[in-house]
Amino acid sequence: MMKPARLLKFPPDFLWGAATSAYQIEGAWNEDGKGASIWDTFCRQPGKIYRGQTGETAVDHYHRYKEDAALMAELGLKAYRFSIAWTRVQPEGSGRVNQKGLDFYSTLIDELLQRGIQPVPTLFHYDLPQALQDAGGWPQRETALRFAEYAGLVGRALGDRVPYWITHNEPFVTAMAGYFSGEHAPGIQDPLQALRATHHLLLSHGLAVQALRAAVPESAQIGIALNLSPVHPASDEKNDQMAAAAFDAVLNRAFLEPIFLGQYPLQLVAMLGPLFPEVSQEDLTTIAQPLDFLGVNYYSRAVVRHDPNFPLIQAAQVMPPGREYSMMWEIYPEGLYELLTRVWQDYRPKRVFITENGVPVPDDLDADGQVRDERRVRYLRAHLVQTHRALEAGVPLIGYLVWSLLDNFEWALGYRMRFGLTFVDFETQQRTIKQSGRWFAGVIAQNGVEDDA
Ligand code: IFM
Repeated sequence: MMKPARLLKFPPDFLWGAATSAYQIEGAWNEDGKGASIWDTFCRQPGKIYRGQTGETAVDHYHRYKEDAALMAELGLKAYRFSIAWTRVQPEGSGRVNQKGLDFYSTLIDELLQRGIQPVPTLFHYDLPQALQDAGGWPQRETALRFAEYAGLVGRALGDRVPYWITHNEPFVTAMAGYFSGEHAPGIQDPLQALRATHHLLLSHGLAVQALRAAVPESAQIGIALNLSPVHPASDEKNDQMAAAAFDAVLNRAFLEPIFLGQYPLQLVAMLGPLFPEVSQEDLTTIAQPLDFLGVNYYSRAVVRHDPNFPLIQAAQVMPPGREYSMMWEIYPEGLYELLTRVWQDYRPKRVFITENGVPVPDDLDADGQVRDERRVRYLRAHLVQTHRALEAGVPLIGYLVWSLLDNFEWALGYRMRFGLTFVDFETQQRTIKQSGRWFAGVIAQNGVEDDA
């Protein structure tokens, strides 16, 4: 006989929601005074993006935000994470403020609040003003100062209605994909610039926390969203174990340690040698501002082997055989529990917010107009079971946001990767809630997930 599924209940005020980012959904790339960002520039360069696609129209959220807020309400979301396009607010990334840009986000926030949805804005999600990149971008210290100015002005304009703020989304990706591998805008391949960018992103986070604290009510909660993964060696060989430790230092500890311990990992400094930027104690103190929560973006683990050809860290990621994969990564739900408990044990963040979790699936509309994304339901369920385990182990989790509310522009991979709880027909912009969206609405309604293990 089949065991009846157990309902795993979550805390009463748990923030169930979904996440998006400006360039991935808004479109309206040059409307109402918006300036150009590095993504506007990068997408126009041949060969950079799948089939030459761009976010110029994306899923037209800029014009359809009301319809999208209604979708969120239909799903029963308690929180919605979006990002603010710096270039809508400051078209040149400094100085002049574009009131229409601020008005867009202000109206969106009102629309959410009217529907009982908590706005969770992120100040930076990859779309640096092109004018700041022309002046050197994140490798330049000046960019961190400009970011603090922008954070303060956004905080003053919107702070009366925003309960949760996120400074940066995934600074690792901004620095490494933008300045090391060059897969993301601005498409630079230079380890030195990538390391300088890393430090200035962290510094800008600390400065932005200070600027926000000065601008917004004390009740506002401020955090950062980091992409983190447990790192496992590909074998028991000593070399592979050392490679995994090196990879962990770059991916996880390079961000967690300055933010929570006020220092860079010694292993990282030693490994990178003269490439590692000069860092003052004052900068480290600025970076380590007390935070109200740590945002965790989790998709998969990293399995790593020794690779002497990989510069500096001599480690490379591998895809272990015999495992289940999505269109992008290994499916490894247990890694979420491992990560959350590790972060809690090692860094003691006040609270932890799962700010992204999701999976790309090759969804399509069936003849009857439904999208049957059972694989996404399975993925989300398995990760929620692990989230619940972490809660039971004492991790102070406050919420869980699915990436993403809508199918959208997946950076260099264009529109091929669908992550949404809602299907978007990219021709007509018609939205259809997928099976996973309906399922997630049920999870929210019962404030719990069925453990069908
Ligand atoms: O789409 C991205 C998002 O912009 C940042 N986190 C990972 C998502 C999926 O790759």
